[in-house]
Formats: sequence, C-alpha cells, structure tokens
Amino acid sequence: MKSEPLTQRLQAQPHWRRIALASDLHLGEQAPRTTAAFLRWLRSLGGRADALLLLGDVFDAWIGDDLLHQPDASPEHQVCEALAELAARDCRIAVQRGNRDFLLSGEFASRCSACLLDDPCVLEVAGQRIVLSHGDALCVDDAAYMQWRRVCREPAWQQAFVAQPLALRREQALAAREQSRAAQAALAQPGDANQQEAMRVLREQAAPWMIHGHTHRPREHWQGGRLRQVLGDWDLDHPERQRAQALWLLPGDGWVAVEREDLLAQLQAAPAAT
Ligand SMILES: [Mn+2]
Repeated sequence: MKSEPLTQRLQAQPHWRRIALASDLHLGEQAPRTTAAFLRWLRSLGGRADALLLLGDVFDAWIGDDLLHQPDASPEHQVCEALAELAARDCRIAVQRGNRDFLLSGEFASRCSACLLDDPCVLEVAGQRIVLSHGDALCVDDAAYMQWRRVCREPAWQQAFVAQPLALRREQALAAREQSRAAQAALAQPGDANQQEAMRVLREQAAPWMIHGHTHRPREHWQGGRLRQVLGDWDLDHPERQRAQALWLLPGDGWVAVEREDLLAQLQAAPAAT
C-alpha cells in the first residue's frame, strides 16, 4: 500500500459560492436507505455545489481500496461512481478519513476524482481559515481509543492489514464494529470531543473556526471568540432516529455565511429506488 500525499491546506477557488459539507454517513450494505439517500443527494448537487467536503466516516467500514477491484455493484462502487459524476460537473470533491474509513487511499481518491484531506486540514476561503477535522482525534479523554488510533494509523499496521485476503478483512471489520458497539453501549454517555483540545488545535492552526463530525452531536460551541461547529450524522435506516443534514458555506467578499440544511424531508420524499 503506497502512502498518499494528503492535502493540508485547501484553498477555495475565488468563484466558489456554495460549499457543501457532510460527514458520518456510515454508508454500506448495512445501511441501504441511507446509501440510496446519499446517492440521490449527490445527484442533486450537480450545478448547485462548487465543492463538496466530506469530513470522514463516509463509509461504515473501508477495508482497503482493492475492494473496488471486485466486479460488483456494491454501495462503495456506487458512491465512487456518483462522486466521480459530480466531480465531472465542476464540483471539487475532498474527502477526509474518519475512524471507520481511515484506510481510504489513493486509488479511491482517483476513482472518484477527489483529493484526500489530512486531519486537521485548513480550508482557506474568503480570507477565513477554517480547520476541518473528522473529530475522533479530539476525543482525548478516551485513552483506549487514542491508543488504538495511534496503532491503526501506523503504515506498518496498515500494510499488514491490507495484505490479508478481503474476506478475512471483512470479518475483522465486522468484529471490530461489534466490539465498538458493545463498548459504546456500556458507556452512560458516548465519548465527546474535548473542548480544550479543540481550542488547542485552533490556536496551533491560527484559526478561529473549526468544523468537525464524528460525535453525532450537531451544534455550535463558542469560546473566547472561537467557534467549533459539529456536523450531524446520517441515518435513514432506523425509523426511530431518522436524520440527514448538510452544512453549507456560502463565501462572499471577505466573509462567509453558514447554513445548516435539514435534508430529511427532501430525501424521504424521494422514491426509494435509485
Ligand atoms: Mn467517526
């Protein structure tokens, strides 16, 4: 597995007027409705978005780019295809890796004409510096997770993992998901981002504004003139917790407007077939 150059600084083009952001879609075979809804949303963005920034956990699991070598119509293939189609309609696509799809790599990126964002990455738009992050690295209070994160981001660990047969990797990914579900269920309150850590990253990046996902707690946190804005996750597969939202950055002349868009009604109303 070759390591890919990651984008650390994303410079918005001067003509960009509408930038869409989303994260934590957790797409895959286990989420057919969410996947179909996301595909519909991607198709609706052509001509409406100048850029699409996906801040991690687009896929519920990603066991290696070579799964794209399989001749099938898997959700992964469909998403890549839809992203490539959107890119062909003049929408710049940037994808950051999350804690579920941290193995997204160069082949995925070139298949869908996307660039891969480092974490953190700084978006420069209309004179503003905005830190983009998945958000798992901010959960520093979870020592066990932070330890696992260090291990699985090691190139040697990743090379050994992807060297295994696909079927075996699938099993391991499933087991890891079950394990993480059990660990989450055992907690009174699932882990959240650490506010002090977020402020430290903002100071380090000389930026007043951060956008991240991962925690599934969409809201705005203000502290000392700095803003931490959290994206929501998507889920249209469980009737009791339907949700789908995007954040829009609307750059003007030296300023940026922000809009949260609830997509649920629009995506539920559309026919289920893609
Ligand atoms: Mn995550």
